[in-house]
Amino acid sequence: MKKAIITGITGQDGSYLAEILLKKNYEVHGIKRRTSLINTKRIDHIYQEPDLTNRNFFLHYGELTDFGSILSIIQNVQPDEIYNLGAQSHVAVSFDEPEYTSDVNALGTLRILEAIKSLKLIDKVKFYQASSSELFGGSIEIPQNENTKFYPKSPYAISKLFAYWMTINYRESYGLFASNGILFNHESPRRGETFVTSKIIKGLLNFKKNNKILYLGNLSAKRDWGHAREYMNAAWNILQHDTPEDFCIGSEKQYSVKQFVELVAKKIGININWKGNGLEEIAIDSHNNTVVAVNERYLRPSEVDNLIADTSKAKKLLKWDYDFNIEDLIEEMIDYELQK
Ligand code: NAP
Ligand code: F7E
Repeated sequence: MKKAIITGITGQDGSYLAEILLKKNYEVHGIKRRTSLINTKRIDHIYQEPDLTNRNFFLHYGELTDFGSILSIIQNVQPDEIYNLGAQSHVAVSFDEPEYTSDVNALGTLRILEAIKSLKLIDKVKFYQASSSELFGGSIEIPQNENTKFYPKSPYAISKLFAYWMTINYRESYGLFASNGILFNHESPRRGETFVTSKIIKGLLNFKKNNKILYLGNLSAKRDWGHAREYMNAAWNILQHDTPEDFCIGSEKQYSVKQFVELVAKKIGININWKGNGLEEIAIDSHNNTVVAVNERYLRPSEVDNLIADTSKAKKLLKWDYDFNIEDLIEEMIDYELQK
């Protein structure tokens, strides 16, 4: 039975990846940081009591900022695969907390790599790094692939750039099987509520119920949005490939934030029309009520305007095939909210 460690097990991606690995008969070890309230909602359905016989799912307290905890978990588990999904993953927050973001995302990755090396597990462990399309940031090349020049535009993206290169450096310097999955935005019913897709869905449902205005930032940013569950299958595939390599994973389709609002509004039966420009832009319904307005506090000091994946390499080498459409993703997210 293969053993895997997942950092960020309590996050959106960690929870999907854990399900996938358990189905593949792995022994799964998740690293979870201490929180004052229990935050295991996304993994409660796969949790196993400590006294269960034949357990194959374990949680360990650990912190990406704490080398000792990372080292001792890796030493005790002796994993075959490590998926580094843990991160301060919010781009806007990274402008408020650049040092902490760098400590977790950049040095956190280095701590895992260094632990693998110090424990002499280079020949045993395969390492997956959760890299991001944010690396492309201000790139003028459209669509973006593995050869596109990076232009990170936030402390988050810069921290992920360090982690990206450190992963490659341990591969080239020490022969570690270490790969980057450069994933474009991926969403699901488990997406954190402050990311724009989840915020729009919750916000428009709230408008429908309570007539409350949804405040957003930049409406014209374009993203390539896919489904997190599908992308975690790709993460597993990346580590099963014959050689350690870096892959772009996305849907190859692009929508603006404004278009996403329109798709969600249509699905939940709000008829909207846009009026005004810039900070004055609003969406109104057929009774002239304001549904969406722009609030400056959600604008970022520096924005990423245009991301869309070219996944030719993954299609060829990993047989990556993504055929989930955005309407189905939105429907799944709305259904989940309504069931709650
Ligand atoms: P997420 O929902 O924000 O989950 C992040 C996870 O990291 C959570 O489990 C969080 O724990 C954990 N974490 C945060 N700080 C930590 C620390 N100091 N020590 C240990 N664990 C820590 O993010 P996600 O959407 O699942 O994304 C997974 C990974 O993929 C992240 O590295 C993200 O940067 C990257 N990524 C995401 C996307 C996307 O569109 N989702 C695209 C490209 C790359 P708590 O639950 O305690 O907060
Ligand atoms: O923003 C705009 C915002 O926060 C998407 C992370 O998973 O994907 C994610 O980063 C766009 C941006 O995701 C609001 O300015 C407008 O242009 O949902 P988001 P992100 O910044 O693209 C990448 C690939 C990652 O790696 C990250 O970990 O939407 N936007 N109005 C807004 N965004 C938010 N959050 N809130 C708004 O009110």
